[in-house]
Amino acid sequence: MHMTMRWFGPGYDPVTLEQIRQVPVVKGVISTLYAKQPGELWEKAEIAALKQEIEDSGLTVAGIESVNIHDAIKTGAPERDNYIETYIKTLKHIGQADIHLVCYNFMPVFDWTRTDLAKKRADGSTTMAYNQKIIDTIDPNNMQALIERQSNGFMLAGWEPERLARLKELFALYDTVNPEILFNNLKYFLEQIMPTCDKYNINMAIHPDDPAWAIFGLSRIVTNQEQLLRLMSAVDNVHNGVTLCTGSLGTNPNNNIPEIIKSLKNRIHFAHIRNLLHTAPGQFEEAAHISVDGSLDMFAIVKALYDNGFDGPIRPDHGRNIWGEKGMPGYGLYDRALGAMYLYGLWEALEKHA
Ligand code: CS2
Ligand code: MN
Repeated sequence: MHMTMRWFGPGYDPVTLEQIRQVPVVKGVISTLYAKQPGELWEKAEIAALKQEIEDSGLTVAGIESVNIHDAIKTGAPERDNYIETYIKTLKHIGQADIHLVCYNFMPVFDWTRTDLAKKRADGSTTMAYNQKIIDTIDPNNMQALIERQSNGFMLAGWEPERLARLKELFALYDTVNPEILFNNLKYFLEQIMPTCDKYNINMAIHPDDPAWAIFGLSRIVTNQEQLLRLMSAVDNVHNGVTLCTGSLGTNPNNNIPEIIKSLKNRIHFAHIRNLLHTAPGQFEEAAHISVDGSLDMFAIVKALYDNGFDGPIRPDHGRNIWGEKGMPGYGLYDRALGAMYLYGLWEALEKHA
């Protein structure tokens, strides 16, 4: 295991590499070319520049999150092969830069979804929260306004204004894409990219859908153990793997995360670890990482990864905004640094106790 933090890159992330460098045990960052639109080629020089900046600060690039997937690939449109070809070129450039982990998701239209980005908690911190009742009554076209209003002025990953301006068009594209079609499109994509992943030893790590159920009538196919295992065996190559995101899978209290970890064996390439507090059916808020603050047993989760022999990067996923920080929702410095310390502490105890 190596501890990392997410860094959105120069000009986008208010947290600096110098700050991240001072979080004990964090030696690497997970980063991206944040301005890239899905379907755009990542040039070698752009990847090299990002890598250089990170390495100049004394950190390493532990992986890319995300190289986003164009809708033509997700919907299986006739032009998908061109976009897959571009994706393959991007992977090649990433591999040639000696980067071997790529996180991505296959969610239609919306990436992660929350109804409140700054819910005040009893201790005065703010956190992101979700209430299915709001989603059931809101027009999806109003989601953009809801997110923008609460984003502290930052562009949030997955909620790029360019995409959200085209919501009607996007919904129409997915109109006939039922879960089976979506699954087959994912399988097709993975089959095409696997030879390149084999050649450059790139671990693809799919991020689960968040929340872990269908919203706005859109198909979702990465929400539980059964779906994850089905995907692993459909393209049975170790480079087809998973980002184990506890905060996404954990939205559904029926998901037994330690059990999921155990069943995925060596196919977990990346772990996002955060805690959640279930407040009512279909409602939750993001808690501090520590077990007592939420509904997930963080020790059991970290132990399951440890017992699996997990040796990839972990990052504390979303954190609260605390100590007056006006951070990007979910990605402030302080609470994620506390999370990294706590998670590392659990790991150290497991190692020394073994
Ligand atoms: C998110 C996502 O929970 C998370 O990790 O903030 O935006 C995530 O990065 C993407 O879904 C991965 O492709
Ligand atoms: Mn995550």
